[in-house]
Amino acid sequence: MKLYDYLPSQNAWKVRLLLNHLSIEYDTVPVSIFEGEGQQPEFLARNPVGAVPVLELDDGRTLAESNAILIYLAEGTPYLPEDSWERAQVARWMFFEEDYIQNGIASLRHWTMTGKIRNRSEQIIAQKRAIGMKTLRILNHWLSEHDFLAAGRYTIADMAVFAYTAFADEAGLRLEDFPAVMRWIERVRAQPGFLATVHTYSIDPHSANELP
Ligand SMILES: N[C@@H](CCC(=O)N[C@@H](CS)C(=O)NCC(=O)O)C(=O)O
Repeated sequence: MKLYDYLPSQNAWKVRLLLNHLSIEYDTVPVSIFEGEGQQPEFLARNPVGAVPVLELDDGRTLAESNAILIYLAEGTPYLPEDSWERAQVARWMFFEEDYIQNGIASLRHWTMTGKIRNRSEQIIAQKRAIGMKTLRILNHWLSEHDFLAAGRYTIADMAVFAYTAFADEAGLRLEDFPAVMRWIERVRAQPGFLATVHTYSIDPHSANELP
């Protein structure tokens, strides 16, 4: 299979993480999103949103949305429970990730690390910080009573939520104020097959561009 990827994307890293856990071989197709490659017709045919990650199967079918890709790849593995209640709990945290984390910590980190925050209004920055803090408070409360997010074990819910939460400091949010989250981060990092390599936006000379 092929993964359409942009290395500093933590949404794409989630997929790389699971592929690593599962020891699945794949080819990487880099997409230079800040140069507009995501908006080219060939890529839009694979994902009309123009965003990575996109998984392409050997038969040519393509799947967009990081959390959908995790669900597809995790089917039949220990990372996605069979029990319907436990699966729903996994889904619950993955929807939470999509709604709160991608809109809060992830946006704020992107703007902070690429300097775009200078072009954002105080109002929108305050709004993103508030979403980020609310997210960390919710996670800290849950993780002070649970070792993992769902099903009592490490699942794709933890992978999805970890991807940006573990880097909240880079969004200007102090992780040390959330000790249960910090302990969970260490538990996730200790999982066999954890992918420690992440890439900062600074490896891409075009990352200061606004997305097209
Ligand atoms: N909800 C999507 C978000 C994907 C996303 O925003 N990807 C970013 C990189 S992290 C991207 O490719 N952006 C390019 C664009 O939106 O034009 C997912 O979970 O996969």
